[in-house]
Amino acid sequence: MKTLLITGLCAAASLPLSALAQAAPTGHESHHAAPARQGAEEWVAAEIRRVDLAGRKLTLKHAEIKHLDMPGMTMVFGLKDGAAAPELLASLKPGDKLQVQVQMLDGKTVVSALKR
Ligand SMILES: [Cu+2]
Repeated sequence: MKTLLITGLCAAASLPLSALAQAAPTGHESHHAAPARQGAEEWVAAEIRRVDLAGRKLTLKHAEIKHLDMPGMTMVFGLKDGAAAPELLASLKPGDKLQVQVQMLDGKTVVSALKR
């Protein structure tokens, strides 16, 4: 008795790639183990303690960062390229209140976007 299964070979030909490309413009999240979590989109309240633009670092007192399981604290963040417009970055000073998006990037905690 023979059964021939020749149908259905072209069903998986089209994958929706546009949505993925939009979510990760720089493609840096490939090392992340939890692709289902969209934590990088979370805006977190933060207050500037120290600005080091030459060193691409910000010291922030931040609220809880849920997607990193991190309680509120004061700590140093790397500053990712393109996190904000140069004019905005140049205007930052201690005491400013911000909203930031935070990511783990190559083992470091970086601010990937910020706004007032
Ligand atoms: Cu922290």
